[in-house]
Amino acid sequence: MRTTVGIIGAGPAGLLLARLLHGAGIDSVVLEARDRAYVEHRQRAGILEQGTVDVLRAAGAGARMDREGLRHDGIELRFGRRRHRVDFPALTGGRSVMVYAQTEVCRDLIALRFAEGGPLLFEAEALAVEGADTAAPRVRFRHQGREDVLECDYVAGCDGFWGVSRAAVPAGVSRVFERTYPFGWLGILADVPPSHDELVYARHDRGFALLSMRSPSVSRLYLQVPEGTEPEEWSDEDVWRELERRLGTADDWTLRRGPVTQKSVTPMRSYVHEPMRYGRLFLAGDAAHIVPPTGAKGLNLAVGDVVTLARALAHRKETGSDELLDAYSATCLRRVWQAERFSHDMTALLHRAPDATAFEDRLQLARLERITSSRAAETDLAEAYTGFPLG
Ligand code: RFL
Ligand code: PHB
Repeated sequence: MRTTVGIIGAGPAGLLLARLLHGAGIDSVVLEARDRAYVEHRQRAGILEQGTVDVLRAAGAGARMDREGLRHDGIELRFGRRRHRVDFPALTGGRSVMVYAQTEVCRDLIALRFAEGGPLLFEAEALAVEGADTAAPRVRFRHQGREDVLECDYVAGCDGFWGVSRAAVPAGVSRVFERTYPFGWLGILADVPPSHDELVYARHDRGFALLSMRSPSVSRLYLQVPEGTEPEEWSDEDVWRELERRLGTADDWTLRRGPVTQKSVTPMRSYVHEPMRYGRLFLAGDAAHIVPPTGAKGLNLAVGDVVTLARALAHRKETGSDELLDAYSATCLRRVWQAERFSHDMTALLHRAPDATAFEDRLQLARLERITSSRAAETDLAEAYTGFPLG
């Protein structure tokens, strides 16, 4: 099998890259290890930055998002049983975000890929990227019980944090920057209308809580839990009671309960692999970097990477110049590090470390007081949350 760009992974990064390349007249083959149902049902991100929304629309993938997505003009911060709304458009000159689940973005992009007739192979697991530093890189993969080789001009490693592409970068070239956190998020999906019309981020002495949503009738809620917690350790009743405690306010706000349809635990990590390119292999999305979910940045970073890569490949096709491909890693990393900083700061602002001292608790509250009383501090949060410019 032969193609111009071999794309490993059909998450948001790989699927959107395939769509953008199709628009630029560049052919690609997408290899995805899992089956279609798995990819379309994996519960993940929920918040799209303004820039991501614009990119999906321009790629012709925005029709259902515009019908079903929920535009949000702010978030609420809760601490000390008080509530404070951060008004995005007022602070950022009109920017907002969209609540539209990653599963829906993937479903839309998969449907488009099949409609355009482009190759997308499910249950096709890449085993290794070979010859990344040559003019003829190859992806070895297994599909329907047989091993095969995809020969390409370029390889896009869009295979997430646990993929194989990153391993093709020699140890002497790679530099890894990493932090793990001593807690994770227990997330539930519940068939009940959200108890607030915007997302609520709560800091509490017992730990962080987040109220989010998937639609006007489905709530998505998270609790900070100790690292290594198993979902089975928490009954539904325990989860609701703890959410009530951490999200509780001094006024008459109440949390609506409903049937829990899904429960899982996500570990938290910050990770950056530099450089994001080795020869003709380009890493994009979670394959190159991970952020803790507190800033809602992971999916949006993946979108930024593939927009930059698609533009560079189109430039190469039109002009023969490698200039933008050579700049790919540095261009992406500027935005990646801003998102790393913001996601780390939001995590530190709102979570309670198991060994937190009374002094650190007071500092956290002082930071929150600062954000809720200084327009400059609040604007900094609003600008970062609604998104840094692409490329
Ligand atoms: P993905 O989505 O992990 O996709 C990688 C794909 O590659 C496949 N794969 C392989 N295919 C072939 N051969 C191999 N050897 C392969 N190895 C792996 C995998 O099966 C998969 O289909 O990476 P991508 O495309 O880079 O997208 C990144 C995003 O998924 C991720 O950053 C976000 O989900 C992070 N995230 C959030 N991001 C946001 O922007 N806003 C949010 O609100 C948000 N909330 C979240 C999140 C992530 C969470 N979890 C579960 C980590 C909330 C949570 C709880
Ligand atoms: C979600 O809805 O899954 C979600 C929203 C905001 C975050 C993280 C996850 O910061």
